Amino acid sequence: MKKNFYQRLEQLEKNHAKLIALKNEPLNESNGVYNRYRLPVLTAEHTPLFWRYDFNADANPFLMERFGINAVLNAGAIKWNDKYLLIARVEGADRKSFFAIAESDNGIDHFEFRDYPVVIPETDEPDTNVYDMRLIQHEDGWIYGLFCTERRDFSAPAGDQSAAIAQCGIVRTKDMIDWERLPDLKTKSPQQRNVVLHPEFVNGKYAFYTRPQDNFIEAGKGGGIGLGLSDKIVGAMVDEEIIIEPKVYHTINELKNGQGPAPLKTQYGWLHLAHGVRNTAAGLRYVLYLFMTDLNDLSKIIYKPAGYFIAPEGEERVGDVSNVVFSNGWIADDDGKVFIYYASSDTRVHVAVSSIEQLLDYVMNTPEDGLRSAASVETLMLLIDKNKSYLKDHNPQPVKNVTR
Ligand code: M1P
Repeated sequence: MKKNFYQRLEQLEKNHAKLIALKNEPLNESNGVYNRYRLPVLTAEHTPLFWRYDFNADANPFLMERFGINAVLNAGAIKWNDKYLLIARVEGADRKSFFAIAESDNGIDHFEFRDYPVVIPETDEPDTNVYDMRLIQHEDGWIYGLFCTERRDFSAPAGDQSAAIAQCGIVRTKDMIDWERLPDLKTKSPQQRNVVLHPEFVNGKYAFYTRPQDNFIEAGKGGGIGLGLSDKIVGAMVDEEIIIEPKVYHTINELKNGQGPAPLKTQYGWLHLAHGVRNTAAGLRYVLYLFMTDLNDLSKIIYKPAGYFIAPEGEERVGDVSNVVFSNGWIADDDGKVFIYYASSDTRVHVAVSSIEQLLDYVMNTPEDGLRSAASVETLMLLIDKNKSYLKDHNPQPVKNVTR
């Protein structure tokens, strides 16, 4: 029995080491905006074996998993001491999520989890579940982690064991090791998810992107990406939330949306990555999209390309919650490269690599959504006409005539 135990353990260790050592490569096909990479950067199998197995052959003679990991998803991201750090949502087989940091030297492969998960202190009201942390390097000198804290809704009837209340939990750190828990954000909305701190002060105040919602699942009449200010961060309170990016009928975000990671500052405006959700006969479909806000007025959207930026493709479409891509982490390097970390179908984390130059080009030059089929056709006609006349002047090949 013991021989078998050690043989299996050796095999498990070999497989795990092989997985971490895999080299990731960009896919050949790019849409010009970003490059997807072939392999997910984090999966449940990337978690250390000593999280999952009891290595003591006497205590665990069958070499069973004693702590199952179901998925690794929605990861916050930061460049820290020259390493690419992901603070992933790790979901146990027991459905509870927790945070764990994985590090890589290049941002695209060899991500390795630290030995221990992140210990998040609780408030007087313990969290039932925590997830989706956004990391924000704020100009006040702290690194903040804003996450969703979920607790049972005690006002729900006993027969309803899925009713929950979601709010924004806040922690901060200076070393990415020890975390101080601050009181949860208070707003006037019944529930909050996808709350993100803006990295700079706005008129001396802390600015929060919010996603007010009426109940646990539905954004309801609140909905949209909100913006609100708080005088302080310890005991943060947003009195007024204005919706800067509402949900809109017959678009990729007609049902709900939410800010992704903190926006990136560029010379033309703040670049935002967000997710949009729509309903289909097959259930909800989550995609990612970009928009840009004014440098001096965060409530003003100055560019918003039509449609999605990243939608689930291939194996990304299948998982625990299929047809979902979700992002709460990206890293902009000093050389302009941008690493976009996104999870697919609430199961695994991928990377797509772009650059500030490409993202600006995409955001500033992709036509907006005209909100009607006829407007889409008009946009398409304009592009076709422009291409025809360009080709006529620049291409020696005759351009085929097109009749309308
Ligand atoms: O299952 C898809 C996503 O659903 C939620 O996002 P939202 O609040 O916008 O609906 C979150 O639970 C998120 O973690 C999850 O990936």
